[in-house]
Amino acid sequence: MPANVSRCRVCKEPAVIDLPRHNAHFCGEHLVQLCNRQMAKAIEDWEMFTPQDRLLVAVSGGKDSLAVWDMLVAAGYQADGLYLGLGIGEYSDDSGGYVRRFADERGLKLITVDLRADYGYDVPTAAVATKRVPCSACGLSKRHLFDRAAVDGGYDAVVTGHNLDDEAAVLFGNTLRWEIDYLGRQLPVLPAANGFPRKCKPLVRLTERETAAYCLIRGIDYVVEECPMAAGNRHLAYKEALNSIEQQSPGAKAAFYLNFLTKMSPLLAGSTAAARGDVGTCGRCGAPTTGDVCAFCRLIEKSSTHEAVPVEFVLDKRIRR
Ligand code: Q46
Ligand code: ZN
Ligand code: ZN
Repeated sequence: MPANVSRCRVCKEPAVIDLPRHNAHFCGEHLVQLCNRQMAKAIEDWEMFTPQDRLLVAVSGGKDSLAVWDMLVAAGYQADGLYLGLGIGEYSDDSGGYVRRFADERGLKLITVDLRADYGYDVPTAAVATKRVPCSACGLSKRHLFDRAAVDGGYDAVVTGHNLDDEAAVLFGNTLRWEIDYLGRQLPVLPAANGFPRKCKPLVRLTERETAAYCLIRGIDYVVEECPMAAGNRHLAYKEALNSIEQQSPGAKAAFYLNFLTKMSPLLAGSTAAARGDVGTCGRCGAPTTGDVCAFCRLIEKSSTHEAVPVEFVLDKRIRR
C-alpha cells in the first residue's frame, strides 16, 4: 500500500472519508461509530427520549431520514416510520419506493399517508390553489399530518432527520432577519404542549456529508435527487454561503449552530413560551390551533376543490419567475 494513503484516526486502517472539522480521517467502521456517538450525545444532551419511548420517524426517502431511522433501530429504540406521499411527480414515486424497500428489507413498521388519496390534493395543486410557493403548502401539510399520526398512534415523539447543515442554514436565515420567535423555537427538541407531540432532531450534530457516508457504508439506498420544488429557494443559498465559510474555516458551521444552542437559546427561552400560548382546537379536525379552523383544514378546502395541477406546470412557472 502506498505510504501516503490516509489512515483512520482510530484504527490506522485506510480511511474512506476525511472530516476537516474533526481534523481527522476515518475508516467505514469508525465513521459509523462516530455517527452513532454524535446521535447519542444529542439525544442525551437534549434529553430527547429514552428506549421506553415509542418514536415515529418522518421518512422522506432521503439520506438523513433513512439514516436516523437506521441508527435509532440499531441503538435499540422503538422506532416506526411515517411516509407522506406529497404527489410531486416522479420525485415522490421514487422516494416512496426507497422508503418502502428500506422498511420491507428490515421488517420495520411503516405508516403511509398520501395527500391525493387521503385528502384530495397534492403539493403542486395546493401551491397553485393557495398562490403560495410549494414549500409553504408542503411544510404545513407535513407538520399537521406528522403531529396527527403521532397523537393518533400514541407515539411519544416525532423524530426528523434534520442535520447540522439544515439547522445551520435555518439559523442563518432567521438571524439575517432577526426572527426572534423562530429563533426561540429553533431547538433540537420541542416538548409536547397544547396537543402537539414532542419533536426531536437527533442528527443535529452530523453534517449531510457524514449522513451520506453513513448510508453508503451501511448499504442504505436513498433518493439522491433533491425535491424539484427546492430549486431556487433561500435555504439552498444559505447552505452554499455556509459551505464556502466552512471551506475557509473548518468547524465554523458547527460552532455557529452548536454555540447558538448553548449560548443564545437560553436567553430566548421566554419568547418560546409566549409563542405557544393561547391554543384552542380546530372546529373541523380537532387539531390544536389559535383560530376556529386550523390552517390545514383551510388548505384542504382550497386545494381539494381545485383541478389537479401537474408538477411540470409549477416547475415551469418557477423557472420563468
Ligand atoms: S419536499 Fe416539500 Fe421540501 Fe419539496 S416542496 Fe419544498 S418542503 S423542497 S424538504
Ligand atoms: Zn478505523
Ligand atoms: Zn383542522
